Amino acid sequence: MTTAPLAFCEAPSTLRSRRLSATIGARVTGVDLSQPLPPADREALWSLLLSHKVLVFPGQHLDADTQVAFARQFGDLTPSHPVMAAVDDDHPEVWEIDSYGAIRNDVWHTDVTFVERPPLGSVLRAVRVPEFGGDTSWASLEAAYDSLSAPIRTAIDGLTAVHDGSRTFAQSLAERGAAYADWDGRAFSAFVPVEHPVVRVHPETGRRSLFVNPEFTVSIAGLSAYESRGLLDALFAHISKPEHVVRHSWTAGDVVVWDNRCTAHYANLDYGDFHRVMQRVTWVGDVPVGPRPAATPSRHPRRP
Ligand SMILES: O=C(O)CCC(=O)C(=O)O
Ligand SMILES: [Fe+2]
Repeated sequence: MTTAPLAFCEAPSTLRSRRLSATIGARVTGVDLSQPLPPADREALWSLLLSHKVLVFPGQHLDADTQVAFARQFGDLTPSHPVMAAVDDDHPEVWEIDSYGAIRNDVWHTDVTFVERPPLGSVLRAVRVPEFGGDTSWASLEAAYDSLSAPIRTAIDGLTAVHDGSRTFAQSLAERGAAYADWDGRAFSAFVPVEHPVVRVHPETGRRSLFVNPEFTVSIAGLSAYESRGLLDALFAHISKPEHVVRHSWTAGDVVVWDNRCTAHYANLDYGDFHRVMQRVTWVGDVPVGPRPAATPSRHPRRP
């Protein structure tokens, strides 16, 4: 008697998604992020992320271990932050954002653009939510670029901007003392301004984004101080137009994943003294690339 080999059939995927706006965001259900993902679901999720930039997964209830395991299925993780310590020794990749701590995220920003290789994307989990408020908003920097007029798009395509994290994190770095965090394979012991293209070409989709943010972008290279300030302020105001933005009102357990190469975000500080705790991991990213070579010689050459 011969025995037929057992065939392993993958159950049909239950993954569902619903767009949240024309420009950014999708809500994803029918998937349990605490379990290893079947390859088809993993590919589907990445493709949804590239299309919608922000994916909201309601009601997941991960812990730090399963958050790390989920994220690792898509790429290598960075340490928690170049400056801010990890949540604990067992989770060097996890940064906890606790409203009772010192850091606020109520300024539009793209994560960690003050380094050569900002994170590719982030996975954020709501651990504790306030009784009201504490929403997070994300802006599509691709929609922001696309909705600029053609002459402005052409004018900024070849520009380069200087990014500096010291305004936000200098005090935290000083308080950390000599116990510097590792980032990109070396100790992060000082803020060195870096330059990135003002318009970033997405390495996977080829689409252009307006890659400046009010938190870390301090000037545009080669412009006078007045020109730089005026142009940056106009671009910053443009990024957060409501048409470019999706907003999420958190319930504990929710997970949101974003593509940090083409979005910026803002955490609403409107919950008084209530306690709000989030945990985040980020994927290792690459060096941002613009549509054409920089028009101005760099005063902040890239470090090797
Ligand atoms: O607390 C939030 O909603 C967002 C915090 C933030 O900026 C981040 O996780 O990168
Ligand atoms: Fe952030």
